Amino acid sequence: MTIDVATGISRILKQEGVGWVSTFPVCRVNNALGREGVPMLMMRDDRYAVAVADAFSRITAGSQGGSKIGVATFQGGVNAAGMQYAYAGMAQAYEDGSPVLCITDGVPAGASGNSQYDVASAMKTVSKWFGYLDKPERTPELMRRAFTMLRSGRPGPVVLAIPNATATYDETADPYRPVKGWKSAPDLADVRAAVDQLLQARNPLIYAGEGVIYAGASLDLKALAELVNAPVITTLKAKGAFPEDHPLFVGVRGDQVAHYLNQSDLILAIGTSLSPGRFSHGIPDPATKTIIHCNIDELHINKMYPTAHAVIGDARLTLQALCREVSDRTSGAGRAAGDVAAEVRAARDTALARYRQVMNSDETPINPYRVYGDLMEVLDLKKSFVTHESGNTRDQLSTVFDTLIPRGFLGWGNVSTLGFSLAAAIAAKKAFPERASVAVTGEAGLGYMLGNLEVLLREKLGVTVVHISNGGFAGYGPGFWGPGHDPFTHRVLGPDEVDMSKVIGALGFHTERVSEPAAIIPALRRALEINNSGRPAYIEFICCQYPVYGQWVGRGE
Ligand SMILES: Cc1ncc(C[n+]2csc(CCOP(=O)(O)OP(=O)(O)O)c2C)c(N)n1
Ligand SMILES: [Mg+2]
Repeated sequence: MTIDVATGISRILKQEGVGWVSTFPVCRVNNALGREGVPMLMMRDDRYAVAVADAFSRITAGSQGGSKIGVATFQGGVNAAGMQYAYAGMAQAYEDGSPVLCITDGVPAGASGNSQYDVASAMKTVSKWFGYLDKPERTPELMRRAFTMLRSGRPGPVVLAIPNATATYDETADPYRPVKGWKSAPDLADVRAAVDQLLQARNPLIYAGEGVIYAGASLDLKALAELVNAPVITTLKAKGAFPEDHPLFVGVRGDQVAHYLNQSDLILAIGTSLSPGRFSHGIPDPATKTIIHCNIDELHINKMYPTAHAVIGDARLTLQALCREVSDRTSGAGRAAGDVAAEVRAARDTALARYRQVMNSDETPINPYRVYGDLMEVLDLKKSFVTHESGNTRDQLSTVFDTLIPRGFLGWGNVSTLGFSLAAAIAAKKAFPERASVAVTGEAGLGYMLGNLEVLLREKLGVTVVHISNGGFAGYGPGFWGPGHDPFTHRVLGPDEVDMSKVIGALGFHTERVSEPAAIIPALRRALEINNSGRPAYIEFICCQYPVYGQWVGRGE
C-alpha cells in the first residue's frame, strides 16, 4: 500500500510503543500523527518540546514498565526557527546522554541556499546520530536505525530530518519490525582482573552513575555492594540508583562523600564517565588509587584519569558478572562486613548534622532546608517524583533529599539548563500519573517556565511547583564572582515587590504563599491533594538566601 512519509513515521512510532509526542508547531510529520492516533502534547516553545521528551526517556529508563523513548517534533527545514530554539534542549539532552528522538523538517534538495543556518551541521553537534531521509522508501530503514541508536549502546539523542513528509512509498516493500535494542556483556578476563583488585583492596568504594539506571541494574548494584560490603556513592544524575536509606549509602556530595573518596584505595566506577564537570566529583589523588572503570563503551576509559582495569559492557550484565565472580571466589560469603555500615552511618550523621538542624528550623524567612525536610515528610518517597532546578535547589536537594527508588528524584545537568525541572515534572506525571510530581525551583528557573505553565492547565497535569522565593540568585551573591560584578546580576524583584502566587493564581493554578514554617506541611498537603484532581499547584515559600550545601571534591580548585 502506498503511504506518505509522515504516515509511515507515525505508524512506526506506534509499533515502537510511543504513546504520545511532544511538539511545538509546526513539523510536517505532525499532520499524520493525529490521523494515526498518536496524541501530541503541545508545549509552548520548542526547547520545552524537546525537554519533556528528553525527561520522559530519562524517567522511564530501566523502570518496571520498561524503558520508553520520548519523542519530540519541531520546526526545521528552510524556516528552522523552531530548531534554532530547540537546540538548547537538544544540547542538554546530548550533554546528559539522554535517548530522545527528535523529528524535524529537513532542507529539501535545492533549498540549501535559502538560509544561513545549516540544519545538518547544527544537529550533528548535539546528537548521537543525525539521519536525513533523502528518499521516501528509506523511511523504515532510517526509523530502524534511529531506534537501534536509541536503545543500544551509550544513550544520546537522535535526530531525523524529513525534507518531504508528503512523498510516498510502498509500505509493504520493507515491512517494519520493532527494534529490540542490544547489550554487550563484559569480557570474563576483565571481570576476573577487576575482582582480583577488588578483593585485595582495603577500602573499596563503589561510584555509581546513570548507566546503572539505564541498564535497570539498581538491584544488581545493591547485590554487589552487599556482597563486597563496600560503601556506595552516586553521581547527581544517578541519584536514586541505590536506595538512600541503605546502610551502605554514603551520599551524592558533602563531607562524608569527600571522606570516602579521599580514603578509598580502590574506586569501582560503574555507568559513569568519571569526568569531573561543574556538578560532579573529581578523583582526589588518582595516582594513589586503583580505578576500575565499568562502562558501556570505551569513550570514557582512560579519560582524565588512568584506568587500572576497564570492564566494557552493559552495567547490568557487568554487575551480575562481578557478583558471580566474587561469589565464586569467596564461596558465596563475599567480603567480610567489618564495621563498614557503622562507619558510614557515623560519617553521614556527622556530615548531615548541620542540615538536619536547619531542616527543623523555625526561623523566618524560612530556611530552604526546612521546606525540603517537610517535603520529605509529606511525600510517600516510594511513590513520588521530585526534581531540582539549576541553582541552590540542586545543590541543597542533592545534599539532603532521601531518594528511595530509582527516579524518585531526578538529578540532571552536567551543564544545567535553567527551566528543565518543569519539563521533568511534566514527563514524570505522564510516565507515572499515580505518583506525586514536584519541581523545586528558584526565581531564575521559574522565569524560564512561565510561558509553559499554561500547558499544565490545558493538559490537566497535577504537578506542584515549589518556589524557594528568595529575591535573588542565592548562589551568586555578592563576592561570588569577585568584585565589580556585584550586585547587578544577583538581585531580582522578590517577594516584597511581586506576589507570584497572585500572578500564577490568575492563570488558574492553585497557589499559596507561605511565610511561616508551621504552614509548610499543610500547604504542601493541600497542593498534593489538589493535584490528584488534575489541577496544578504553585507554592511560594518566602525563604532566606542560604547558599550552604555539600561539596564536590577533587576538582583541583
Ligand atoms: C540557561 C541557563 N543560563 C544560565 C545559567 C546559570 N545559572 C545557574 S543558577 C542561576 C541562578 C539561580 O537563581 P535562583 O533560580 O533564584 O535560585 P537560587 O539559587 O536563589 O535558589 C543561573 C543564572 C543556567 N544554569 N542555565
Ligand atoms: Mg533565588
